[in-house]
Amino acid sequence: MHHLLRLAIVALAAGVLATPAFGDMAPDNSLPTETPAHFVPTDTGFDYVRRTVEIPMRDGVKLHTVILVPKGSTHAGILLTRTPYGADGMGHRNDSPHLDSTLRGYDNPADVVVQDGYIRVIQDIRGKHGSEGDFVMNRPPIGHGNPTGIDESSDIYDTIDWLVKHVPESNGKVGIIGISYDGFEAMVATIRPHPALKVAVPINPMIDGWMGDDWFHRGAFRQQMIPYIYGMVNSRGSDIGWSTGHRDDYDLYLKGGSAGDIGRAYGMEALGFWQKILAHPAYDSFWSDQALDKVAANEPMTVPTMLVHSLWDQEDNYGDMAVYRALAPRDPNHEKLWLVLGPWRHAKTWEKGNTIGAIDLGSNTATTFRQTILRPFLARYLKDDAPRAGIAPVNAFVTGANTWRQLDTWPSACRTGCAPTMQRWFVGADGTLGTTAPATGEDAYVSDPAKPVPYRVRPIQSWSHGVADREDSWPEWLVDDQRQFATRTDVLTYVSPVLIQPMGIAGEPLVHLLASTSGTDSDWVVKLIDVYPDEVEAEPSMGGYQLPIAMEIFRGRYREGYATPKALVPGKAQAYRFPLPTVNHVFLPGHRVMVQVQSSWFPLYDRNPQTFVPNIFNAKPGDYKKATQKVFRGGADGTWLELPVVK
Ligand code: PG9
Repeated sequence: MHHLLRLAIVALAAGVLATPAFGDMAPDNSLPTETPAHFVPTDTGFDYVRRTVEIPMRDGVKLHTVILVPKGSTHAGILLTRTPYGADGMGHRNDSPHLDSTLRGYDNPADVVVQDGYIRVIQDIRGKHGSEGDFVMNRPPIGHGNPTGIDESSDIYDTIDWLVKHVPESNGKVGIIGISYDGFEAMVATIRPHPALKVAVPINPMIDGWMGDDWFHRGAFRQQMIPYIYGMVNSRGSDIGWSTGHRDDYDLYLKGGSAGDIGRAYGMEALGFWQKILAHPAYDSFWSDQALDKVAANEPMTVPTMLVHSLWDQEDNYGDMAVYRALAPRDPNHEKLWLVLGPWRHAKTWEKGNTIGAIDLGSNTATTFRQTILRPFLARYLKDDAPRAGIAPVNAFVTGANTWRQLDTWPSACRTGCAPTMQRWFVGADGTLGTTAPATGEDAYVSDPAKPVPYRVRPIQSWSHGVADREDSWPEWLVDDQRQFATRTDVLTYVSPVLIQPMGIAGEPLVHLLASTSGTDSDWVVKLIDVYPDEVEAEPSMGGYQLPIAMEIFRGRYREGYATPKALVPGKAQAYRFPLPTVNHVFLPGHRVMVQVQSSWFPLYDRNPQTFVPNIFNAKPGDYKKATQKVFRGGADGTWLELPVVK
């Protein structure tokens, strides 16, 4: 073959090779990519359109926002949630073209959104995940420890202003809904609200982090929140997990020393919010100034608001009831404030709600809430021409009786005129409990910080919203059977005779504890418990179950004031008065009323060294000392629980 022809053939072959089709060799001898430069998915079969926008705030910071619009929407209401937990994750499931399936999961009332054709908007709050700006935990409202012109309220105002101008399918009406931190956002939205904000539904909202929500309860630090703070604050995407090599948090925190020691061991000192926790162990203005019940009490009530409380809320069982107490007296005609009490743990409202732990609730309580309370309530304010909802001011589930009550006010047991009467239940000799004032006497136990009372049966796992994926049954620990602890020598147990008649309680039980310690500081944990009959024919496994109805801890150093910690006088009997969380319960015939008293609740709460130190976060190993605790019975000033009894 002629030489030139051969060269031509080789050149042609090389040329052909130089423009490879899929699968052929590329010029640099690699295989060509199979991924296009830009792939645009079709929305074949989709019943909604997903948009993501970066909404500019008044200071220029852009907030990442997911907008899910049902196809064919016109004049649709907008239902907004703002979250630190990742909007993309809450509003985007790759496995379904249907909005209902896409929304099922964290913090979405999927059925209600789809049934009533709402435009679902989910936004990353400032400083988290896809949003720009700086993250500040529960950013305080302007003027309440926040001297800047920016807070969550202003971000919500700017977001709503943008939405009603840039979402053509909207009818200009916006509602905000959310659970916990997202519930905090829903509540803070009602402060200096945008005129297009027509309704707010804070569910299990974080309202006062020190008094009784996520960070402290009456001064005792919830040290199992350390991983949550670690995960939330260490990075914009919360993508650095908490790893300690301990399956049992009881071991981790006992070996770790004080909560401050644990923080130092795991690098928490680099986190700004942790520094604030360490600097503010008492209820100083840092906490009280930003408590949303106090802030809202001084703001006009302009946005119809439905507070949703969970009676077994293991995370935020204080704040929504504090808001209700602050605002209800200003709404005598029930035009701005509604309250729901459900038999739920924290963040249960989007599920069926027919059980909690071992407890059968008799019906799909959460579905009932969404369909008969939440849905008509939202529709009244978000849908054009929707009828007046006729929702009772208070919808309260009665645990024990497993029934809903519609009320005008709270606490009460009927529409009008069934307010509770406070009845004293006295602790007595030999572990008795009753309404007759007992003879004087005392019971003693040794509280040993080296062997604190576990708040659950061990191993006790940590949790932190997915950052630590070992979350087990944490959500339902408030209904754990308490008989595990009743016979410990460092737990005092008092129990009533078997009830012949049902006894209803509605409101906040009040603890009146007369106690002494041989130390100079002490924690007091008081539990109100419903003891099931020894045999429950219909549910054999419930025989003798000790169901917690309300439990709380009180750090003794705050006995004279939450802002002013003071050492206790060793051996001196002193009275402690504090409320237990809200109850709405019936003790059925055959059941008994029980009270347990102890001085640690570990590792959920940090140990009290039982030696007064200026700041327990800095307690040294030598500060932790055994103490002999005494509870005094009888007399004019003994120990009792005041129960809010209703007929
Ligand atoms: N209870 C969680 C939380 C809220 C606010 C601050 C810290 C924690 C939550 O479920 O979001």
